[in-house]
Amino acid sequence: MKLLLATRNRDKVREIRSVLADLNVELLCAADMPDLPEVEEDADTLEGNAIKKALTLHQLTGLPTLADDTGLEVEALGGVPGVYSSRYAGPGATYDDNVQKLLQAMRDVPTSRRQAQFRTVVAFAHDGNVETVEGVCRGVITTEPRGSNNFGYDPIFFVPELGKTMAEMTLAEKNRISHRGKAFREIKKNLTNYLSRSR
Ligand code: ITT
Repeated sequence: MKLLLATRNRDKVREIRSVLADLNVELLCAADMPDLPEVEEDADTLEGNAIKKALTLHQLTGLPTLADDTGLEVEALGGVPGVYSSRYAGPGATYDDNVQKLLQAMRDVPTSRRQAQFRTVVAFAHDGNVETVEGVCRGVITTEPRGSNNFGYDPIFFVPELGKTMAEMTLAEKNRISHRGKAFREIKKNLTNYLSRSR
């Protein structure tokens, strides 16, 4: 059985592969398939983008397809950067550009008001239909980056439960508590059902 991951972000792929490792399927990923078109993320919600990425590549390839759309929602900024997390500092922004822009936007926000959450929506498209689940991880935006593991906004996302930023966690630690880990463990139930019907 083959499953397609509709993402070009290899950092996300590493985490997803680890959660789905025991599924006994061949996981293909859009990052390794240069002939597939880039799907424009022009919806104004994470749900909309996840569904669009999964359905578009499912329709093009005929493969059961999973997509992940993730945003960092900062309370003091009214949920920003949210659905615009990858291009917060402008088109082509690097992870570090986005981190610096967020720290700057938060420079006058006191510790008591620095709550944020990562939210991942996973869409699973198969047989012309699509199913979605979501995972949330709550934390606090730090005043400076800490740690060099993982990716994106992880160096400034502190998780009180573990007393570390996500960039100070191993991949396994992050997956245990993260938005993506939770969402993919949830969608695994749908995948298991689908696989048992299709084998
Ligand atoms: P695809 O659409 O190809 O999957 P993307 O990088 O555009 O890749 P998203 O829109 O889901 O993926 O993610 C938006 C940005 O949010 C991403 O580029 C990172 O900067 C950040 N991000 C996503 N997941 C994260 C995580 O687990 N930890 C830290 N930052 C994350």
